[in-house]
Amino acid sequence: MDRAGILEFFKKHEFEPKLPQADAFAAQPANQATWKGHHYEHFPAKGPWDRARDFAASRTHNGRKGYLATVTSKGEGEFVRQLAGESFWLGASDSGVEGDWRWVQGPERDTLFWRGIGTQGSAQEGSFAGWRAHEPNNADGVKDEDCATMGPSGEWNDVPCTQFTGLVVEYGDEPIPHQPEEEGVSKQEL
Ligand SMILES: [Ca+2]
Ligand SMILES: [Ca+2]
Repeated sequence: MDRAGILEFFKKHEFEPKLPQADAFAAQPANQATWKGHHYEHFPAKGPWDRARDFAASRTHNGRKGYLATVTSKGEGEFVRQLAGESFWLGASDSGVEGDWRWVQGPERDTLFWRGIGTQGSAQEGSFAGWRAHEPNNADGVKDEDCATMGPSGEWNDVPCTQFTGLVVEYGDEPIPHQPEEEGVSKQEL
């Protein structure tokens, strides 16, 4: 099956629960481009946020490790909006503490960029956030929305992490580690 065929397959079956999700992103990126020294790839194949996160971390480009896109300026947001042309996962979550939005991977890992719900919330010092008005709203408490998307208009929304969405992988100042940490060793040290 060629790339178009694979994408068509996943598009047709995107809500099929038995979809082999780990493979869904394995297709080649539909679009890729470089902006201010960072490289970006858009994958339209859709899956839940944690799968997208793990897929991004498994990617490399020119000796750099991938991560779910971290949009830290208006310019970067406009660039990735145009690259994707549809909704995609951002590398942001508030699953640790409700309302505390952090970047989860890449050079901005663990950075708290936003605190609070909707109009009560605010960007943290020096940080950029592109939420749609009244977002993030955690679905007004109706359900948990702990993962962030950017929509086709460029505005962000918090949605359930189980939602099926495409992704943009970013490669910035994140070199590939020379010796990946061995899980067994670090566990013993604890
Ligand atoms: Ca970024
Ligand atoms: Ca929301």
